Amino acid sequence: MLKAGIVGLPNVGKSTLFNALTRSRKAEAANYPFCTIDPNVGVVIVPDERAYVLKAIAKTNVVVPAAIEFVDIAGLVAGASKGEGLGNQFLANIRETDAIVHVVRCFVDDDIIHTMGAVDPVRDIEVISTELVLADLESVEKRISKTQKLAKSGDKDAQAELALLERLVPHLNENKPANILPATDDEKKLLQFFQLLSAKPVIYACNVAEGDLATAEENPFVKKVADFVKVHHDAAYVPISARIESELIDLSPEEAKEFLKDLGVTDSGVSCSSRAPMRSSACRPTSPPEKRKCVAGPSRKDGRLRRPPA
Ligand SMILES: Nc1nc2c(ncn2[C@@H]2O[C@H](COP(=O)(O)OP(=O)(O)OP(=O)(O)O)[C@@H](O)[C@H]2O)c(=O)[nH]1
Ligand SMILES: [Mg+2]
Repeated sequence: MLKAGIVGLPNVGKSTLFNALTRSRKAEAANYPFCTIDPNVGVVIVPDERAYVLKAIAKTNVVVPAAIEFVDIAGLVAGASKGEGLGNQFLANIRETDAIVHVVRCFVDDDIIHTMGAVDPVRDIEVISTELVLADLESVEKRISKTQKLAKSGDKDAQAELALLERLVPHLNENKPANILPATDDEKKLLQFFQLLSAKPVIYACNVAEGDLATAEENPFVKKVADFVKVHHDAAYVPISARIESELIDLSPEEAKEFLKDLGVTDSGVSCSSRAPMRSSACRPTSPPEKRKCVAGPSRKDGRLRRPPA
C-alpha cells in the first residue's frame, strides 16, 4: 500500500488535515507547536469515480478502490537535520514513506502561533526542503565512502552507484531536491534504493482560511506556492482548508457536498489530496466478466508507485 507522510513546520494544520483525511479524531490538533510527537497512522480509501466508469465498461461488479496509508509526522524546524526542535528521529518517519504531503500555512490568524512569525509559505517550503536536502547530503556522503572501495575493485554496480552519488553531491549542495536531478530510468530506480528524503514525490497542501477556499487559486499565498513549485520543484500543489475539511467528518457525503456547495466549492480538497498520489485506475480485461475486477492504484510510470496485485 502506498504510504504518504504529512510533513511541515509545527502548528500549520498537519494533524487537522490527517483527521480530515482519515475522517477521525485520532490525532490531537491543538494550538501549540510540537503537539504531535509520535506519528499518527491511518488508512484512507481513495475516492475515484473513474473506477466506476471502468466497472460499467468491463461489465463487472467488483471494484477494488485504492488505499493510502497516511502518517501524520511531528513538525520539523530549521536545523532538524542537526537535531534542532524534536530532532532528526522524525526524518526516519519520512524516510519510510513513498510520497510526501507537505502542508504549508496559507491562512492568516493571529490567534494561531506561527513558529516563524509572519505567513510566508515559500520561506516555509524552503526551510523544510533544506532540512531534507541536508539530511540527504549526509546519507549520500556516507554512502560514497562505503561504495568507493567496491567501485575501485571493479564492481560495475558499485561504479554506477558511485557515479550517481557523485552527481548528487553538487546538486544537493545547490539546495536542490534529489527528485529534480536529471536521471535515466535506471538511475531513478537507484535513487529510490538510496531512500533519499528529497527524492520522494511531493504534493504541497496549501492550507487556506475557511473564507478563501472557493477562490483559493486567487489567494496570494497559494499563487506564490504555485509559481515557486513550477520553477524550483517538480511538484503538484492543492489548496485545502484543513479546518473546514475536519468539520466535514461528522457529515454524510451528501451533507458534506451541500455544505461545500454553500461555500462555493465543488470538490473537497481532501479528495484531491488523497487522489493526487494515485494517477490511474486499471481494469483487467483478460478474464470473463464475472471474474473481472476494477482495481484502482498508483501510476506505473513512476517506478516506485505500482498498481496493487489482482
Ligand atoms: N484558522 C485556522 N486555524 C487552523 C487551520 N488549520 C489548523 N488550524 C489550527 O491550527 C492549530 C494547529 O493545528 P494542528 O493540526 O495541531 O497543527 P500541526 O501541524 O499538526 O502541529 P504540530 O503537531 O504541533 O506540528 C490548531 O489550533 C488548529 O485548529 C485553518 O485552516 N484555519
Ligand atoms: Mg500535529
